[in-house]
Amino acid sequence: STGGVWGSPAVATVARAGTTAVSPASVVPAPVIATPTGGVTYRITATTTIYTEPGSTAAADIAGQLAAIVRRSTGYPMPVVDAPSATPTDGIALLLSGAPTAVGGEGYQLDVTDASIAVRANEPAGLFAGVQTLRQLLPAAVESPTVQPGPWDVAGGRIVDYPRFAHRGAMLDVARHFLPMSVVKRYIDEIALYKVNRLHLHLSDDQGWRIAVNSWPNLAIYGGSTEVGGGTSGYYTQDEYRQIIAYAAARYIMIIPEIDMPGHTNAALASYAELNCDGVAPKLYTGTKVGFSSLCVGKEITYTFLDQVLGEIAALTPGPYLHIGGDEASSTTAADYATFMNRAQQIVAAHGKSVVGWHDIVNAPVLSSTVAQFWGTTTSNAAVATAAQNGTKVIMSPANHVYLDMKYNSRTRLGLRWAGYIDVQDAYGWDPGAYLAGVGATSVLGIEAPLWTETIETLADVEYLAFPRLPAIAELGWSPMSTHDWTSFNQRLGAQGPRWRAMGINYYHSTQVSWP
Ligand code: TNX
Repeated sequence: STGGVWGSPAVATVARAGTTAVSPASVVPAPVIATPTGGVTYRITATTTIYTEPGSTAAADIAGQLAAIVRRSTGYPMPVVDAPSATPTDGIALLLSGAPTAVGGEGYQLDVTDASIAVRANEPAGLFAGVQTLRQLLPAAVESPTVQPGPWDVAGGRIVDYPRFAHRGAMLDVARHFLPMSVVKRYIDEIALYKVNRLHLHLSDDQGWRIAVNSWPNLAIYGGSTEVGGGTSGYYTQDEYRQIIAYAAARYIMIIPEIDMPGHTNAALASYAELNCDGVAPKLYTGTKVGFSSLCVGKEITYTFLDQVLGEIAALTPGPYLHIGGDEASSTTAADYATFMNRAQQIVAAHGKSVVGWHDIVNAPVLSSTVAQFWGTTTSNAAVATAAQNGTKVIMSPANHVYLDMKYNSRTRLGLRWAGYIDVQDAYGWDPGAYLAGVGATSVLGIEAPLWTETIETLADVEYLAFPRLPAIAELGWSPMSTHDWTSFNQRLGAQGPRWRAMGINYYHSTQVSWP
């Protein structure tokens, strides 16, 4: 099926589990512009070379990641070498020249002729995004861990593509159930394919503290020793946290660490008696209630604790954000909450970072740099709208559309249902830039899909709730609303199924999706 239907909903052919050429209309998120060249196909063969921008270690690294995927499934050598010219006449070229300025830092232009494939970007992040598109233009079997027969054809044409929003996030709650590094890395691989560029790690909660802090060692050693349901658990050493950051950075994903406060702090309060107003440490907690714990707002040691803990995490984190939670602080008075959040924001600023907080934070005075993450279930919230009108940027995580821990329906074994059931159409069918009253697209930094883990324990659990909804939400973050169309999306999403099977992803077979 050469010269396929680029971006058209009229998809005649989609990839079966095998190796037939993929229709380019199967790309998720939908590209901004996709123009086919009828009758033209590029074929990857045993002699295909990947050429990269001369002297760019970033381009060489991205090419290395592409080569590793293609080598496994094709068995071809796929050498990576510096490009001899900026106008490739053969092979696959990853170039940091010749891209339209309009695609910005994260966009790219991808050209497929019968002789060559060229991905052009202004920045390495754009090259990486273009490579994710190229992976999806190849037959699904390219994602297979073992050698497959081929052929390895890509239909001809041009894609010009760039993101709608800066923040395209996913969140993992590693506090309720600890998730080992291997699971976090695998999830990073999976979300990167859909051009998600931020991973928010919920590193502390009532049930566990998941990052080593040298100045307060019991947080991890004692506070990280258990989880929901009891049993042994764990935490990341600072070196492991650095490894997660490096792994994410190689996939152009920024890590946003969250230390939730002043509520959701039982694990910390249990680890250090002096953090409690009454000086008595509570027991470790392994249940799933929320809203019962609070740091002691009136004690000065609380702010020493914040300064030292947030200082260490700021020093470990290259990204500009520290998330300080602020949700469900129902054991803290409104006045105490405002006092606390005011000082917490100053402390974060003193460590050179900007605050992200759950949208409850707008009930306190906010710094102009503070970002509010909306997690409500209604389309109007007066306090968030007022903050937005005063310049606060908002990350959209409406719980009834993007909470990946909500069940698909009443028969879903995993997950919760407090925000309702969320099948694929609920995840896809809204506009982040025109959803919350008084919070227009210019106030929206982006979108994020949280996965809370009260009921989640394994990679298979994570994958089952994230797929296929995470790609739907990723498309809302990347693609212009002009591409928004359920019929088209349904076809493109369904075409991911064979890809997920090749990758071994444990996805939910939603009856709303037209799987091939
Ligand atoms: C609400 S959303 C919470 C979390 C829970 C989640 C479960 C938010 C900011 N807080 O503490 O894990 O619901 O869906």
